[in-house]
Amino acid sequence: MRLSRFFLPILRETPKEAEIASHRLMLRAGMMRQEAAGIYAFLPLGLIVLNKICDIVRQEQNRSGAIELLMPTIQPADLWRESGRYDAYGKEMLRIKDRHERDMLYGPTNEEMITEIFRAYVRSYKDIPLNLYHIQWKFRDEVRPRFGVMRGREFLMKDAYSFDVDQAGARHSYNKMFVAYLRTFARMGLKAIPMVAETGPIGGNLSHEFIILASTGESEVYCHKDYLDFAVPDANVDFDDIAGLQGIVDKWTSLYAATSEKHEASTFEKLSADKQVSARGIEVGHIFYFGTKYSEPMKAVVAGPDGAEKPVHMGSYGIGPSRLVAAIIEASHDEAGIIWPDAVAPFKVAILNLKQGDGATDGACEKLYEAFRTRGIDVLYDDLDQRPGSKFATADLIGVPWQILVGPKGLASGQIEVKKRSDGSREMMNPEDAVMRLSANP
Ligand code: 5CA
Repeated sequence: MRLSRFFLPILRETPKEAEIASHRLMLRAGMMRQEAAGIYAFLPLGLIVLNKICDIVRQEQNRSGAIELLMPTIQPADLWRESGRYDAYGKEMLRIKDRHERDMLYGPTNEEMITEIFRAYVRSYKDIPLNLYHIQWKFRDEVRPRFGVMRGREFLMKDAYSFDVDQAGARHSYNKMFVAYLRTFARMGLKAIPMVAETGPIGGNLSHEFIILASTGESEVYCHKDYLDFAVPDANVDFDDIAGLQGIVDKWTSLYAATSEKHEASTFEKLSADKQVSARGIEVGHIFYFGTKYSEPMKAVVAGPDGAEKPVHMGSYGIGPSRLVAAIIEASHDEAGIIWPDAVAPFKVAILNLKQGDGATDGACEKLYEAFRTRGIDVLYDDLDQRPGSKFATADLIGVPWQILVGPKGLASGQIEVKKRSDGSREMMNPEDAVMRLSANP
């Protein structure tokens, strides 16, 4: 992408309303714009990152055997009357009437709708287990939307729903999502710790929140320090291996980790002092097993081998991709701006033309730009007619992992400078070597 043809509305001033780094940086880097309280437009740079996050989420959901579909944002109220949640959900639900005066709502979550889809088609134990997910916008009329997309009113959610014949089956489905989540967050460069959690309006009694530690997090959390060094299961983990998966989950739940609602001070204080982590955290995912809470009132039943019909056992599993954009920034930034982990970086490389209009410099930049493009590397070429200082500031702010500084001085000896955003280290090399080095995997 040529910066001169991109839409990147950078703000030089720090927006007053932004209280935390990610909110500030997302506004300054031209990633998003507030349209109403807790409602944001994703601008092009923000959307590239959001899509990369969704790609990772999708790959790991698919790897675990979950199947993607897409449900609508608008739902009929009658579905929620069946489960009893229409009244119970309260003011967080945005209620709408259509032109025929029918009660509709903007979905805050999809347990009812997926249960309706399931019961319409699935009748036999032979057709399950099944895990269906979608990535769709949700609306919750939060009392205190704040911190930008961290706690929005409209936000993107990946929500998956599992269906099993019994509790043991449902446990395996839960474990699949548990392991998929460990991998998903690790691939984004995050250390997410599963913590015993409250279930709230979703229901059930088995639940974990996946929390990343950050001083600006909204939750108060307590956990054993060793979790921070636990190794995440690798890509060839066998999701059909019931005992193997249970082993992974057992390991990841063997030490103390709880959100404040589930915190037991007396147990936590028994840990040696140097192992006690009491911190703030950001909830990036939340998984639930709630048995027959929805299948029973909504009559989602399957016939067993003996022909007897029984309500299915369900779980639901959420990840917040729009919140993750902010969470990743909270975990990875400095004074100058964002530092994207490679896996979600909007561009891998930024070429900074330090003397736009100088024939040799322009030529060298164009050549580099072409070389990266033909190798399929996401590259941003800063071809604006601006001073180097301003280009350095933009590149640092938007957090591209590698910057290539191209100017007449270096080029005189055939060299360009490669700067690594994460540690600021710089190295002079010739352009061919830079292309080779930065095109290599990873
Ligand atoms: N139906 C269940 C699981 S699919 C559910 O709704 N769970 S949840 O309420 O915990 O939300 C799932 C995830 O969505 C959360 O872990 C969080 O990452 C994200 N999320 C929830 N509320 C917001 C919000 N107001 N703004 C941004 N992300 C949110």
